[in-house]
Amino acid sequence: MEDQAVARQHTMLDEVLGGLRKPQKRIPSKFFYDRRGSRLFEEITELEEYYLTRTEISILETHIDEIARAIGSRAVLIELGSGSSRKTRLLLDRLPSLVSYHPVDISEQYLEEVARQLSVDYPDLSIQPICADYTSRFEIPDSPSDYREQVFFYPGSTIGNFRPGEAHDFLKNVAARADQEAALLVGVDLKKDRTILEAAYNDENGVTAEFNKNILVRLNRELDADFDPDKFRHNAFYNEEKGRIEMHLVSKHKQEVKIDGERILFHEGESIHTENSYKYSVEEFGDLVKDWFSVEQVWLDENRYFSLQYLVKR
Ligand code: AVI
Repeated sequence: MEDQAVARQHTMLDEVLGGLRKPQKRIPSKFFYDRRGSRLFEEITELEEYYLTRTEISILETHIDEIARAIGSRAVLIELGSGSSRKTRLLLDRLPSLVSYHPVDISEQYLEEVARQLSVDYPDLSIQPICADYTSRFEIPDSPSDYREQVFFYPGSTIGNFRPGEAHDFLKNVAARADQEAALLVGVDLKKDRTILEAAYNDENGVTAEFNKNILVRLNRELDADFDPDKFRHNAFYNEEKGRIEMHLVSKHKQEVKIDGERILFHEGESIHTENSYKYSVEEFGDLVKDWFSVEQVWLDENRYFSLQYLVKR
């Protein structure tokens, strides 16, 4: 294994063991996204119960003219955690004067594949992928001198997977990395009836449960752990006080698991907290961003389930 891969594995082991030694055991949700986890997440986005993706796409489609106007001409578009860049295509179709598009993603192979396909479909656009963890530092290549503004694109309500304090720091970093004049187009899932929220994370076909348990399969493979995923059950619920969906894996029995030689004990009913997905009101989100950005425009769907917001750097 290359040095870098070994170093990454060590950090993952440290982070996972650190989390599992806590009184409320936890595993960082970023570890969901191995190859199978990413595929399962794509499947989630197609589920009837998971309204987020299709609602965000419908907002983009309905308001594309206004969104394109807000972005304006000769922008540099930088997508944070670009994945398949599926939603971006809607923007690219409407932004013929875009100076360049920079998808930022940690998965190098996928990033290259997507960028290759995009350059076939948008032959006149300069596409410069950036392979990086967008939550840490990354460099944006110099743009030609004739660009007007940087626009960051962060769809999917992925910002909801940060705790509010972390989201605040993340926004601070984006603002610090951005030019003096820059904007952020961000997708934010909104507070709503608990039944709708809980159904979105407890689909009937059990895809979200598989996605949740897949994190254990990954630890078995990559960290020499011996979890039996069948001995855990998926639990997702809305914590109204904290304004977030919490996902947990609950131990069905008293059991012991080994990770890299270390024993971790579970009582019956004890859980590992695997993810938070914060839901905001439009006002709460405005409050969260206000140190770094001002909210210029907010687009909603007719049910007011989801929002796409255009923030301008202060
Ligand atoms: C990626 N992120 C916005 C998803 C969410 O809704 O928080 C991840 C997810 N977890 C369970 N289902 C989807």
